[in-house]
Amino acid sequence: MRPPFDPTLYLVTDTELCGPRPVADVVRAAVAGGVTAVQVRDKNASRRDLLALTRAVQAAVVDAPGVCVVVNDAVDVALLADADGVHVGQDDLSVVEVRALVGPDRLLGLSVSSRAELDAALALPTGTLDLVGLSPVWSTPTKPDAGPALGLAGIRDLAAAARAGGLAAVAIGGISAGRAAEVAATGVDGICVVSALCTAADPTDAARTLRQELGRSRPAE
Ligand code: TZP
Ligand code: MG
Repeated sequence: MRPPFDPTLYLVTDTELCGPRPVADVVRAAVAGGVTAVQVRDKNASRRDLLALTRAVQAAVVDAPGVCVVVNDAVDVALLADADGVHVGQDDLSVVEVRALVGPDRLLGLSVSSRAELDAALALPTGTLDLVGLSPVWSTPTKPDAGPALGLAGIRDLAAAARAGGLAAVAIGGISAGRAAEVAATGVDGICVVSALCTAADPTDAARTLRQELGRSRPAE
């Protein structure tokens, strides 16, 4: 059984963007403001450092039992840390292989940037994937190579198809507090943010504001 997963406000960490602050401190503060899930992402860290970072993040959310911790890319780190899940991209190990490695009790997410990638995800055996991350909504300096922007209409179409196929869908890329409500209104299950929280002077306040904005949105009929 997978752990219960609430992707409403999904923080993806960026060690550099957290500046001098320990990532785990930023996570703790953001969770206090209403972050519901955390993905540990650090493309520059060694496996050893990523494992330490994951454990620090897990310790930071220990008093928020509903908050899942997911590791980006590194299946070995996710297993060693006993993380709640793994998130991989199109160029990582195939999700069928990742599912075989992590077993049935962990969450598995996949980044999707086009209808063709989503169709391939929907064609996977049932139970392989839990979630797709639709990206980028808008172009973003946080990930300059993220590919063409899908825009709100693109996210709406992909989210509807993902959900019809039994997958949760989150959107990522360029989402700020001022744009959170319109993204949520596309019908996604949640939004992912990096810079909106990692660069915030007060991540608790920033997370609270994002949650308020999400509360304002109503998915379109
Ligand atoms: N994947 C697609 S866009 C992106 C990732 C990790 C970065 C999103 O960062 P930000 O700062 O929320 O735009
Ligand atoms: Mg990857």
